[in-house]
Amino acid sequence: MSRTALRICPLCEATCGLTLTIEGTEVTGARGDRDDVFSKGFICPKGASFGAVDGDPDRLRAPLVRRDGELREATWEEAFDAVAAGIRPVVERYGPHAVGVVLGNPNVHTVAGALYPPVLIAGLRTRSLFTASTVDQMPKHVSSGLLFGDAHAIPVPDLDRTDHLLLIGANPLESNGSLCTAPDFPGRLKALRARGGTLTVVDPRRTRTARLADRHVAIRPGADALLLAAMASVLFAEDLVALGELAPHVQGVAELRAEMADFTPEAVAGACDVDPATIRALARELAAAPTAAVYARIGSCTVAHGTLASWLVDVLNVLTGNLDRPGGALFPQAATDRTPRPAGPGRGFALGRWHSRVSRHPEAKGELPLSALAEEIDTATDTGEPIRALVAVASNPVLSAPDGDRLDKALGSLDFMVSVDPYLNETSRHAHVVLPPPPPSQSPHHDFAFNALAVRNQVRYTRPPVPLEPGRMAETEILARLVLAATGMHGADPAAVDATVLDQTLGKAVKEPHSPVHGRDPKDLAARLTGVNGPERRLDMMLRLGPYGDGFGVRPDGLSLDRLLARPHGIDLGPLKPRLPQPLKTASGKVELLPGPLAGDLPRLRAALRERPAGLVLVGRRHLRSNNSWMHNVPALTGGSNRCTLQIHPEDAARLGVRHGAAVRLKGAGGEVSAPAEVTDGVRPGVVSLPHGWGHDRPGTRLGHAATDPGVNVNQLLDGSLLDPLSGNAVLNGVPVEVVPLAPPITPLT
Ligand SMILES: Nc1nc2c(c(=O)[nH]1)N[C@H]1C(S)=C(S)[C@@H](COP(=O)(O)OP(=O)(O)OC[C@H]3O[C@@H](n4cnc5c(=O)[nH]c(N)nc54)[C@H](O)[C@@H]3O)O[C@H]1N2
Ligand SMILES: Nc1nc2c(c(=O)[nH]1)N[C@H]1C(S)=C(S)[C@@H](COP(=O)(O)OP(=O)(O)OC[C@H]3O[C@@H](n4cnc5c(=O)[nH]c(N)nc54)[C@H](O)[C@@H]3O)O[C@H]1N2
Ligand code: SF4
Ligand SMILES: [Mo]
Repeated sequence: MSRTALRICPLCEATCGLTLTIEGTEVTGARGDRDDVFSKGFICPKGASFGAVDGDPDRLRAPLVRRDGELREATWEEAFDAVAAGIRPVVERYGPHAVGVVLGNPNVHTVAGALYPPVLIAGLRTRSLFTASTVDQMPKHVSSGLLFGDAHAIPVPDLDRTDHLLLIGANPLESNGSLCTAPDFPGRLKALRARGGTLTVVDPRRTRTARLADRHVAIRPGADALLLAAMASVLFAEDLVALGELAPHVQGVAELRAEMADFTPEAVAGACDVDPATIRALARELAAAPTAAVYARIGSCTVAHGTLASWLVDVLNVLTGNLDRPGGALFPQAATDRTPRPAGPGRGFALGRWHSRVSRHPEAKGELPLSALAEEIDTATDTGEPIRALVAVASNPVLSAPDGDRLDKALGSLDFMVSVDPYLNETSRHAHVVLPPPPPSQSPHHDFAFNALAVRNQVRYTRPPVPLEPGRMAETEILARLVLAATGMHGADPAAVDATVLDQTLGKAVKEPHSPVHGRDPKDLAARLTGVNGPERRLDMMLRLGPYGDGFGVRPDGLSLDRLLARPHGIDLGPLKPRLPQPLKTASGKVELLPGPLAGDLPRLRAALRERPAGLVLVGRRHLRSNNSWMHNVPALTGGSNRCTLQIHPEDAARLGVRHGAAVRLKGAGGEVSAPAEVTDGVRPGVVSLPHGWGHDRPGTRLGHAATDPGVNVNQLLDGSLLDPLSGNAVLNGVPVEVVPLAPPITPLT
């Protein structure tokens, strides 16, 4: 007998509601939930393969503990004993910073990843924190921190209402969107065109998204900040700046005007390889559109001027009056956001409160650059202790961060490493203990991170569609026990972790004058929480304290976990609304248009006006059926066009003697890799493209299918030295490489 159950898809940022078909404990089918308030039935090939991802036979079923050099199955008790015995002596002997924490992308797709890592980091008091953010969107956090005073205040393009979208360095037709949660992003772009709106795409590749656009600008990689600065200079020069209702909330316009003056279209044209007339047209179209939004993603972040580009995106939204207005770029308001405080000056955003030990990189948002993880382990200095123990949660930096070979060696040298990971892969193979979470069908879901980035305010929660199999432990409990084992409380009841968080949060809330629970008794509030376990009670607390919450009875129609459970397809909370000045936490209480650290980085951008790459530069790409480094083990999601090939323009191929399908060698600062060439005019001349997340040929992994077509690790071409200085973000795009044909062909393309 089969049954159906609802489950929000955790496989990308679109957060589609799925209806799963379940036989026994096995997911045998997945379709889009037509009644989902947000995704309305949309599903992509990855979501449709939910069952195959979930049921991958290579997923680990029991913890692994290293004994006599080998990872062997063990009990949970043995595993956590080993974690406590591995981490505590390092903390006691070398101090908290000798324990590193590395958090990978899936943490933003799990309930456990949202609720426990902050407790772990606070409990360990380590400054050695590394996450996928510094190979991704850290520039956006830093620009938001400086502009708005809050690194998490990220404006989202109002996709469904805008008249004009300028989309830069993003390919939502493959990625399904990022820092802009929108189920059926492709459909929403088509709807924009259908209602007479316009779409401009800036991308060195003619992507599927670019093919949908009214205008495609094939910019030279790494040059977005220059292009955007030139657009700002045109707005000023042609008197097109119109802040409208934003004006009272913005400071620094005149100072910005002066700084932008020399970034004329003529000055940037050579570096961008975009002609001045096109740049003027881009600026004029943006200014002329009744409403418009500038939106940029990973192609504009993972570059040398990532923070400047991220900042200029919002500068253009401000200068054209599009920030915080319907049809422009707005700040979402999620149901689990903290109780909005009254508008007014805040503490602002500080960068560089401490520095990495070896290369003295400034922290950003409490994190050090993932690019520096290897050297923080393998390099001694007299300024502090190297990292000797590492906690990795949902992270595969051997493939996703620069110079995987060096990191691979460094991880092998650690005194102790624990990985919370469902797979024995390129990174977890170095662990002394691997703690495998259950598959998604056995885990609850709520989008703590992505609801705050969604194009519509809404809230959904799904309980695990399949009960935990015997011998499994929920990832929430795994992480709670990990917190205890790592912080000297090994063996305590994991519920104590949630209880402590509830106590602290409620204790703080009752003291806040703007809180709906001001002056109440935190113990009484805690007693009112519902939910079958600690994580559910924490969700209930956040919902009830949040902007739509029932305030523990103060607003009887407000949200609570019970209310949400009664609406399994979710609750729509309406379109995005203007919110300024409330989200601003800058010292001035205004949008600070030209913050000091950004002004201080402009000389570097000016120097880039004269830079021209001598040879080829590398960019990445994503495939619809991929997900970073961990979905190549699912047969249904591999093969066809989802392959690790080097895309190269026909002119470059002809010049270098590269034939379609023949192997080529790529050389970069960090090493060499070989891949079959795919000659295509889908990349612009001077640019080659290789996807990331491949290179599944290391020994000691258990990824049977991925190993049959391993691909190569593009990040081996990087040596980790190229960073955006303000954010510490790795430069992954626009990197110089050399391409050499290899004879004879290895893997002919079919
Ligand atoms: N060259 C290049 N490199 C890139 C990028 C690029 O565009 N180009 N993109 C970068 C970006 S944007 C990102 S976000 C990073 C991603 O890089 P990572 O943060 O390393 O993430 P993944 O590669 O997705 O690996 C996720 C790990 O989590 C495990 N995992 C999967 N599901 C779960 C779960 O439910 N719980 C737990 N605990 N673990 C789970 C997987 O087995 C895998 O080991 O890569 C970056 N690297
Ligand atoms: N199918 C699939 N979906 C995913 C993922 C996945 O691996 N596969 N990963 C998820 C993650 S972690 C993230 S962060 C998001 C990322 O989501 P997106 O940002 O949409 O990522 P990409 O599809 O890599 O698109 C980036 C585009 O930037 C272009 N580009 C490269 N360099 C430059 C440049 O200098 N300037 C400009 N203007 N463009 C440039 C590339 O050609 C590419 O088309 O996707 C998420 N969704
Ligand atoms: S678009 Fe993303 S969230 Fe939606 S079904 Fe596909 S992978 Fe899942
Ligand atoms: Mo990402």
